Amino acid sequence: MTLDTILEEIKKANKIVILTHDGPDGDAIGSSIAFKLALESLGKNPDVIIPEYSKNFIFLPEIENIKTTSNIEKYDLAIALDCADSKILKGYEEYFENASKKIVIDHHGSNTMFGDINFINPVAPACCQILIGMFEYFEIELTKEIGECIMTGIITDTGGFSHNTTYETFEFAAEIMRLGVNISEIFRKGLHVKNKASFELQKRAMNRIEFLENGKIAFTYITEKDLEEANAMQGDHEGIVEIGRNVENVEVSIFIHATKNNCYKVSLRSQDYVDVSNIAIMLGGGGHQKAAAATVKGTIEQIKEKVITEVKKQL
Ligand SMILES: [Mn+2]
Repeated sequence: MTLDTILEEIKKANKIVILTHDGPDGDAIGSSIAFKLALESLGKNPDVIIPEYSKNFIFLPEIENIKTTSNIEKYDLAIALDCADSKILKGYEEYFENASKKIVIDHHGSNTMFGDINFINPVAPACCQILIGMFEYFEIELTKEIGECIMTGIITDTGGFSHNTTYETFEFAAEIMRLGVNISEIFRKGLHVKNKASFELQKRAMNRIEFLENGKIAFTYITEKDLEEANAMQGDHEGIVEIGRNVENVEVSIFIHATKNNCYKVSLRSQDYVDVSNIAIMLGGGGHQKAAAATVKGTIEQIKEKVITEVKKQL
């Protein structure tokens, strides 16, 4: 069984690195730290390498031990969490590619199976939810700290239990609550509290939101200049795409934001019947039925037209 093989590889490895996607969200950071803590209980000392992340998650345990780089060139084992594709390991894919063994653990249906061992559960609403079952199988004790990380991933990826949630999600939440984890506090810090940069970006995006196709499409964007002026970090745009979706009658919310290297990231959310993962795949990205994204080159105007044309076909 895949899980047995994963445990075997972990036990064999001395130098382990844990990696996640560019612009890491609560699930990416939460699952990475949870995995680090779990491996520590097995006597391992893995590195978590995340170059840049939003200050919104500084409340997580052990976040200060995340590295931004490493002088180890070749790890025995690299584990990519919450990554559908090796392309989104941007800037640190060499740690993954150079490792002797590569494991991918993810919950995106569009996963390209880029590891030697791939453990993908597209039904799980968060990578963190996959980890709970995995740790139980490995007989790793779920501590309060691990529980905090996992709950952060689940709460952020489900938008506070509002989408993709399964009955198991609530069972796990109950289990984690019994460990003494304060779920209300994670809800507040992980989902509601915004840093100033985040708030500024949200304000700008809301000011320029447009409703098209009889209000079925919501569109907004953030430029590079906005990011600079707001002093934003990676991930500070989190949640903006949800604003459009939460407006009455909107079926698809489109949010474009500038990233490094003159690219734009297109985030898509749907309310009901549109499968936005198809649109994202067409743009070279991927994701889930109701939440997907792609990185695209061009100007905001060009990308806007391209995306809206695709969305219209599905309305
Ligand atoms: Mn995720």
